[in-house]
Amino acid sequence: MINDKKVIFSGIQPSSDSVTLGNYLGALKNWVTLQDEYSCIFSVVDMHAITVRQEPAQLRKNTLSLLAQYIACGLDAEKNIMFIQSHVPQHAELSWILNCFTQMGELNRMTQFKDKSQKHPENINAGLYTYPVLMAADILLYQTDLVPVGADQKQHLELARDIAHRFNTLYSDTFVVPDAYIPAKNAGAKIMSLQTPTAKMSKSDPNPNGCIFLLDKPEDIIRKVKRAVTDSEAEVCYREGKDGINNLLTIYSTVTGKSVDEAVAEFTGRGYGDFKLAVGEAVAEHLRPIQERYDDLMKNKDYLESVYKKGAESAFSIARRTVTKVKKKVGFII
Ligand code: ATP
Ligand code: LTN
Repeated sequence: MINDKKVIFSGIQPSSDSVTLGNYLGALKNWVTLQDEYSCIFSVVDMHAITVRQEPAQLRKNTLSLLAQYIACGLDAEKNIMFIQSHVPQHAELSWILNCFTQMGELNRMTQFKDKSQKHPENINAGLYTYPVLMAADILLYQTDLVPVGADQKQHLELARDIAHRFNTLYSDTFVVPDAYIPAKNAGAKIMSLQTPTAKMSKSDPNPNGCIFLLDKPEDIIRKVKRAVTDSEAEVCYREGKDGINNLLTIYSTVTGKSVDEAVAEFTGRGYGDFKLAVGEAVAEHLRPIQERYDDLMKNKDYLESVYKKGAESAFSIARRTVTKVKKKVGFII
């Protein structure tokens, strides 16, 4: 607890120049609703991003851009700690120690590792393998109570809990055991690709039509939704097997604030063409003010720099306390 408030930690990788609608609906949009009630720490996790090869100049740009996207989505730099992961060395430090408390068998089970190894067979590096341990370090450094993430991160969260519990049992209470905070199934927990609605929408999807980016132009958003893969029926309803339509209904309901049932009622007797246009327009309309704020922020690099510098200082002082405690417990001379 910081100031009697529970602690929230979350992060997104700067692995592309814009976050996706999945990142926004599964994570960012929910973070915004938590910032008054909790002590929130949001990181741009650049150390995670290099588990996949990145072009250095582009990574630098993406990192600053992602911080601007956090703020544009409504995160307040006065209320939250916002920082760049590599600016706080304790992430790497704790990660090493926790590596020694994590079993290979546990890491072998991680589905994200299996997926990413398949996608990048030429670069299955050790960082990709121990990615969940660095993520556990991120979370445990700040004595985090709750971790708001999309449903795809549930397995990593469970591992972080297991590592925390193991360490606490071997030594004595050291880490808060964090809970996942995942949106309900139809509330954006897992937004699917528009082109392959059985796979999650992902920043690194090679097919740009599968993915709506937060910074996409309105006409591109509308075009991508028009081309979204659906089914050969003509009924707008939420039903098992209708992956494409289910996904569009989830998107529509989360950006308009209507329930899925209300959305279904609105489109009864209307064709997929009408429905897709309404979804595309609703998304474009929802993102418009965010994009305007983003453009303004990117004109003010000094401000962005002041945010991440202040953020790193605050994060550092919390992280240092935890690492000192951990080092003492494992027997290092301090
Ligand atoms: P990459 O493609 O580089 O692996 P990603 O798009 O999967 O990236 P991350 O940076 O790994 O995004 O994830 C950031 C946050 O967004 C996490 O909380 C994650 O759960 C959430 N998220 C990512 N994709 C989706 C999705 N399709 N639906 C809901 N939430 C998502
Ligand atoms: N692995 C996460 C990103 C991430 C994260 C974290 C999320 C890295 N460290 C700590 C929550 C808490 C992902 O979404 N792929």
